[in-house]
Amino acid sequence: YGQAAVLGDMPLIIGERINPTGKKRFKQALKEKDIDYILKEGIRQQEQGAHILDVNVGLPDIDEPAMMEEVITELQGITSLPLQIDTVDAKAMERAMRIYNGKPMVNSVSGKQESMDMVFPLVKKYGGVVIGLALDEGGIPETAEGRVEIAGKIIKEAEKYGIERKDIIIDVLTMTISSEPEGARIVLEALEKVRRRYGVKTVLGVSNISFGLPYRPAVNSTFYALAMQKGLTAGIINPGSEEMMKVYRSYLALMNFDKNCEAYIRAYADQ
Ligand code: THG
Repeated sequence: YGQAAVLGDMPLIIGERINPTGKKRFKQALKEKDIDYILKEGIRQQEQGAHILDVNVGLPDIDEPAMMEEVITELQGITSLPLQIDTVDAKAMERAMRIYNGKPMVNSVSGKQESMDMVFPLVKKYGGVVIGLALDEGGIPETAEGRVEIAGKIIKEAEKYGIERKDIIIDVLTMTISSEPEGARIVLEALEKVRRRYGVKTVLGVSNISFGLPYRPAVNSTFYALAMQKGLTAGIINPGSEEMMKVYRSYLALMNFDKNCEAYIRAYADQ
């Protein structure tokens, strides 16, 4: 997909698997400093079709700045995929950005003043790209409009530091539908509005939509299709999920991002 990916309008895949949340085996690997296990997870996602890897190594009782630095360094030694530094720890964020080879992508800043005061100077100093979460001191707004306004506040504050819009990716926050019945509708409406009003890139943690439900890939992949149609720039997904990749490949073919359906045919010719 090289050409469309460079032009920037084809939705991209951010691999979610380097993340200990809810994964016993991954937590164990972090505690034992089993870097090989983490690197394999990175390679596997690259082979499965990820364009970017999210890297989250946050666990209580581990030295997160040291672990983040080591994992980023080692990953950059074996893959040329861009890495997304996923942490709320200021020290881990700065160390990862300092040693990152290339333009670091930071996940994330929020609309809380304290967060913006911490993250924006780092993004300026290291010349990075930053994900802005649509939440602030008042929490996550229940309305789409509320989230869009926080996105605007983040963009405006970034401008004070000379951080350009092209280097900001807005996340209007996927909430699980099992606890937020209007969650999917609201996030899709907010996504569309952010694209229209500010013209910035967007990202969503797609798999969040289905926490607590059976057969999660069914809901995840349907939501993924809807989000791409609303202008999602990049989805944080599990590229090892056949359901997700089916939807992704079909979407690219349908929207003519995949010329002559070549990639689609390569993947499914013998189905
Ligand atoms: N926004 C931003 N960053 C984020 C999130 C977000 N980072 C963390 C998280 N949310 C996104 N990452 C995950 C990782 C795993 C899962 C959900 C979100 C998850 N995975 C299932 C599992 O491992 O069992 C598998 C899902 C599947 O197979 O489809 O639940 O919102 N900026």
